[in-house]
Amino acid sequence: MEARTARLEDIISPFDSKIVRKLRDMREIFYFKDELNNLDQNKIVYEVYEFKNNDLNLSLTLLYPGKVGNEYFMTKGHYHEKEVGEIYYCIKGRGLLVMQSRKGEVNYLELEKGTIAYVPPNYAHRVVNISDEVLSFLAFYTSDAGHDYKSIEKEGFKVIVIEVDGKPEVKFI
Ligand code: PAN
Ligand code: ZN
Repeated sequence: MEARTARLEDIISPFDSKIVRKLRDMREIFYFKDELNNLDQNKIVYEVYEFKNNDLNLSLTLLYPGKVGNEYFMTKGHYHEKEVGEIYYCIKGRGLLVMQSRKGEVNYLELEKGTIAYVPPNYAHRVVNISDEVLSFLAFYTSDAGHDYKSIEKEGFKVIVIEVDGKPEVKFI
């Protein structure tokens, strides 16, 4: 087993994998489809850098500011395949961490610089950027957690986070 370090400056260095999600990758995710079609599909919504180790992974997400219609940019959201939770740590920006249990219970927490948040097992989780700067956060999770995007895509999150009169609102749909 290898013991090693990485540093967090603008991004994790070194990182083992990088994911870039553009608007074109999130067509099923955003609520306002017509508005989505009118935007540049190559616009980057977020980037994820992972530092992967034997049993524990760390990721850095840079979630850019933006909106589709009046819905804020957000991550896709997923359940873990295994019954494991996760810790989030917000480095900068302002966001909402939206969680939804398999029974459909919705919960959300505010993220700002320094917030540490726990995501329990069996809760789908997604982060929404409610500011006009980059929201960056770390996630700590077991390497075998697995990401199940399909289930929550099928069920759908019961809420959207939209801007109303310049302020974020969580609306049941
Ligand atoms: C995070 C997320 C990351 C991107 O590392 O994977 O913020 O969000 P999506 O995976 O929903 O696209 C995490 O929760 N890992 O388990
Ligand atoms: Zn996760």
